[in-house]
Amino acid sequence: MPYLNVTEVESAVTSLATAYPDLTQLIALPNESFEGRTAHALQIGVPAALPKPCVMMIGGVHAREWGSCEILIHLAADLLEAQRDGTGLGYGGTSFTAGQVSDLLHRIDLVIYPLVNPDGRHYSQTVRPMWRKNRNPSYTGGSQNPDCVGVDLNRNYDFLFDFVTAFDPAAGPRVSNDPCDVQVYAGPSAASEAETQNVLALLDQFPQTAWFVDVHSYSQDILYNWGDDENQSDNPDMNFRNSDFDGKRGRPNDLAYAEYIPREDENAEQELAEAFCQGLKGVRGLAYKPITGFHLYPTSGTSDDYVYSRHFADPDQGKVLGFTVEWGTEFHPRWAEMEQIIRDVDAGLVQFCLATT
Ligand code: 0X9
Ligand code: ZN
Repeated sequence: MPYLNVTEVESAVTSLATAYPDLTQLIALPNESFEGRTAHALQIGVPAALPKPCVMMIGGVHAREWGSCEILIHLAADLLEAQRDGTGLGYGGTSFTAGQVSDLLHRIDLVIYPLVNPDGRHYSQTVRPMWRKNRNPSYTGGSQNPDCVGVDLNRNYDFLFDFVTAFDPAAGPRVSNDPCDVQVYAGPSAASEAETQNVLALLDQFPQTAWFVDVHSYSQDILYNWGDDENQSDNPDMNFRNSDFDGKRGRPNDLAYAEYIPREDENAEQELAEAFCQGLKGVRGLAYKPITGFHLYPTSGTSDDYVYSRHFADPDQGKVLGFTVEWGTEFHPRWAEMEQIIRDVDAGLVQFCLATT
């Protein structure tokens, strides 16, 4: 089986809902993409009287990172089949017992949204394989340059969106306010894009979400908060909301700024990231690394930092620990290798879920 096209991703999601009506809910996302595509997410879990904590996982945000959709669809299919049949799960050298699967699906719900950017995936699979952004042409200013279409959805969230003000000019965060930047154009305003709004709608629909994983490629790691600067747990006033630190964020190895994270949150994130890496390593020995987003490169407007920041910006919102998985060493591995990567990452994600106790 080669990579799924956008129609096949959508029908995989709806087919799982039809095949497992007692263990799933199909969720229609409210906004159409620019090209008129609609999408669904899938809630997976054994129904309970009270709302359960949720792990939300999204994928297909960056158009060219094709395998992310398959990783999430296989994860859903594997868990549902194991729960229905009362079997365990085996991924190479990592295995989970039937009891672990059943306990997991009784304790938490998984909310899986495998294709956030369907227009981008379609364009990447039919026209320009290395395309990353969505396909919204609203900000080209009449330019015919094809690079000027689209927004990087993983810079479009409301976290330090005004990066020109927030960051030290010398920090060089990986983000742009130029619509013709083919990689990291953040959009005209936070959450300007229908696809971003769909993720926000899903978060609103599942306020009991406590963990969030955005599946990307590639660099063989799992990133945890924060992505704008180094972490510190000593000075709560030094934080993304405090304008006293505008113009100072984003430089490594300096005392001017580091982003506040409560020590217990950082410990929890490290433990979960390590659980992911351990489950993954058991499959065939690959050593993915847990690092903060900042240690990949400084960013604004990403999903992982946005979901975690919401609780600090508005304490009525539950706390969501944010992660980004970066699978693989290339965007389009041949399918036989992608099948191995799916096993690697799905074992990591199940181990991650088990560690959310
Ligand atoms: O740059 C991104 O959006 C992600 N990497 S990718 O190669 N898939 O484009 C990483 C985002 C990581 N998160 C933070 N730095 N906060
Ligand atoms: Zn990506």
